[in-house]
Amino acid sequence: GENGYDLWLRYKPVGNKTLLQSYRENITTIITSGSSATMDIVKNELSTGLQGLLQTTIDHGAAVNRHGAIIAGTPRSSPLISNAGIAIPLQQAGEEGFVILSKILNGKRCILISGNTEKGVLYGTFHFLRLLQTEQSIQQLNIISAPKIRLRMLDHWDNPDRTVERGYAGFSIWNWHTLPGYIDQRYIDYARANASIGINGTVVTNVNANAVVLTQPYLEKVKALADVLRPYGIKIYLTARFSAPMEIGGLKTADPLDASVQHWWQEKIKEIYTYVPDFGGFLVKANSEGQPGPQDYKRTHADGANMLADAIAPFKGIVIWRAFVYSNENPLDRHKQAYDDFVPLDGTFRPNVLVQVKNGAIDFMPREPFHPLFGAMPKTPLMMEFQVTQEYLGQGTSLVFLAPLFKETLESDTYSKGKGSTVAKVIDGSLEHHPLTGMAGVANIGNDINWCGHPFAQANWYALGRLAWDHTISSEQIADEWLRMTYSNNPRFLKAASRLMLESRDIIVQYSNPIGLHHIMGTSHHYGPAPWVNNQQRPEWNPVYYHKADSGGIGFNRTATGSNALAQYQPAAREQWENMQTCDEKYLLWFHHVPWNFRMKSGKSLWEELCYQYYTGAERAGKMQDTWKSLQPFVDKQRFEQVNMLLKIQHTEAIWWRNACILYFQTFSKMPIPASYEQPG
Ligand code: GCW
Repeated sequence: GENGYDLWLRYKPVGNKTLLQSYRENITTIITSGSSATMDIVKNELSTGLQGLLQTTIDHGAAVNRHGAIIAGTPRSSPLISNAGIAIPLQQAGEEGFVILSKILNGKRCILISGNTEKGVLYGTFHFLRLLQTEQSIQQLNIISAPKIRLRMLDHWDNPDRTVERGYAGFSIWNWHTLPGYIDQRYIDYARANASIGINGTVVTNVNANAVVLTQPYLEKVKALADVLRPYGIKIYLTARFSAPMEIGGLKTADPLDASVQHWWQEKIKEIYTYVPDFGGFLVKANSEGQPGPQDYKRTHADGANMLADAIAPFKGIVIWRAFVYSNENPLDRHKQAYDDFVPLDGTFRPNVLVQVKNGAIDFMPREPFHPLFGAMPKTPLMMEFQVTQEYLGQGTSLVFLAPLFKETLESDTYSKGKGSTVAKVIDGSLEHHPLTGMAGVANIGNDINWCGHPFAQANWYALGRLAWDHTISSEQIADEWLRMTYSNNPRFLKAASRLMLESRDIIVQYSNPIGLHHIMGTSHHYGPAPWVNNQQRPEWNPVYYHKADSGGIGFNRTATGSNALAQYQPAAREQWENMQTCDEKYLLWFHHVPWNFRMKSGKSLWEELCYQYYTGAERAGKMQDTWKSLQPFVDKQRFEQVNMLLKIQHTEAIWWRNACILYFQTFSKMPIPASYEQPG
């Protein structure tokens, strides 16, 4: 049956007969060159992919003697390629990119898949197969593609005991118990899926995990994983708990300026590289949510990051230092702390340090304005941290396609160097000419049979990879590609299913966090609504801290008369939000405390608009079920039923959000729910 394990790499027979015919004419032989683990993967992928798609065995050959040779290799290993006159396109492909070109060689029609490295060839191979999977023409191919971002990563929040923090797809796929002796086929399939979307790095441990992974028995396991990932072009990274020198090294301190601490890290790093010679580096969460860090010793984040960076630099490793910091010593507005802590450090980080910033200043909310750090640290490469796992977005039970959320942040204008200084340009390095660039997604992968729990959650993993490669790809294209490969190329299916995906993020914003509301979810587990909670040990963990509803109105005043978080944005960015009358309504309650009878652009009062949003959102969530039901003829039974059941749960949740929030906020507004809406039942 169809259980989703194959992800978007199903390679089902091409349904369109005319296209199938033309593919078969244009693909008759596979010619690969070079013998390496990566080229073996290329060869196998082409064989299995083409066999599945074209329903015929494609021969492997060495010479071009008929039409339809697919020639894959680097110019170094393949004379056919080095003599094909493609030096200029190859130059544009850079170190990791690829070219796919139609060429006449020996008087025969051929398709060249090439790159300057075998990794590039591998990426090109997956791209070529994707053309067939999505039923594109392969006549006159002239594709040159290079990634816009250098580090394209997944961050696993996987603990050594295999629980996954904010993971909703079972337990961790890393089975530390049976490593290094046992290599689960999943590791290989994981690597393959990532390579197919250009992901080239993975942090296999949680940022909250302890230091055990840095001990020798674990490093042997890490080595085994690294060996699996390497031929797929993926480097392994680990989280480094800042207090590791004390916990596993027996030192009395972890002070980054202490010589014994520095020495401990130097030795530890040397040891790691004996196991994993191409180890990528460390990801660090420090002085955040109770984690240890340099501030425990009155040192700065830069002191901490630079100490590790110096120790790892001889091995060409990098340090990714997270900017997700907030503490209760800063009770006024959590929104401001990362900026306050990090902006003064701009220019003081070593060249092999990236600062990794969440897309928004609070925490992966269904909708957030872009983080004010973007554009505010021109001398430091900032890496994007998106969340692929749906912590605040319905977790494992909701269909929410995240590409529109990612794109919304990437396309936001920071105005840091005038109009057009988008977040995308900050993180792809083009704005400030940083060579080191990165985008990470907190993974939604677990050991569920379909990897991600919700069948549609796979699309978010896919979207992260595609956007890290090229952030200009539209959400529409990503949804379309993914649906074609994962379900069907049928136009009727695609039309409705892509709309379902593209509207889904808007819908969850409407029924959970409309008009800029945020952080009003159930505390600790973050599932479902709980705007009333006010009993957490730390003020900034309480939903009431964020919505601030009272008899006068609702929302967080972040203007100059409030926390003034707005001052952290450039004037031109600030302008779109500063004035309550003109503020983009998506963010109205994010930045303003607004009276209940405030006139919205729709003509409704704020209270009516709030009701309207919650009711419309819940209603639209209900309609998602109808849409899916209409697609039954195009979907296999198992996946149809799964999504069907999940959409039903999602609708129930939407109603739960609506009723809980409206009835709670009504205790402040004291206004009636407009009669045109059904009463909460
Ligand atoms: O999103 C929040 C989560 C925590 C997480 C933290 C972080 C890994 O609720 O579970 O911890 O942020 O990003 O560090």
